[in-house]
Amino acid sequence: MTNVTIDAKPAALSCSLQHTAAIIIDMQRDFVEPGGFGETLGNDVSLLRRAIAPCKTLLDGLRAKGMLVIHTREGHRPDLSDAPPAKVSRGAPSLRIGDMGAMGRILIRGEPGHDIIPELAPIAGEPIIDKPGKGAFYATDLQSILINRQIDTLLVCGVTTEVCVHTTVREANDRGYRCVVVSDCCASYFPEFHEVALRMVAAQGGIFGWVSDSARVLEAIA
Ligand code: C5J
Repeated sequence: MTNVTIDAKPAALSCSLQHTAAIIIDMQRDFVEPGGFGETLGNDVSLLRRAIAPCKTLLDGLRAKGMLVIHTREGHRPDLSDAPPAKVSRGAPSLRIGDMGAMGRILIRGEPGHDIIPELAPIAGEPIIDKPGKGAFYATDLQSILINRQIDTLLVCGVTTEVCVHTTVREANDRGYRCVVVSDCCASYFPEFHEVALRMVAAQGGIFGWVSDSARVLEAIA
């Protein structure tokens, strides 16, 4: 058992590398690249790119240590049978979920836009969780995978900080997992939401978890 201590807010966190996994939330072309779901909602998708390089560096470090890395993708079945009408009809996007866009049908499994961006492509053996919701536990087998791999601590990265990252952290926290949000490996279309979302996690003694950054995590596991 290799125990390490991660410098984090609101306090340092000790964890075992064997029981810690990274979860990379929704680093998909649909969110990060032009012509996808994120852009149909009126967002400047370039704002998410700042998380890519830190995520890649962190992944390289975790993989070198043999740590578990899990990826998630938000999306729906081609027949939309798992897409709540309240989600599909919400707002006034330029294209709705299921419509044909520049990277195939918006937020639909199997379409090019649903893929994880090439820079952060999963490698052999890394589980990919396809999720219909914002949280990675809802309607997925994530918890079974974590139980079977005896994971108790999650290093949470991805986009967007205040939506799918936050929802997943809240879900994980309620299930007893210790979550470290890796701040520079997350991003939002709204930088101010990113900052506040991180503060919300670590406030009140760490009400949902801990906040650290990729340099501190890599230093801890080195
Ligand atoms: C959103 C996500 N923002 N991955 N999804 O709809 O955060």
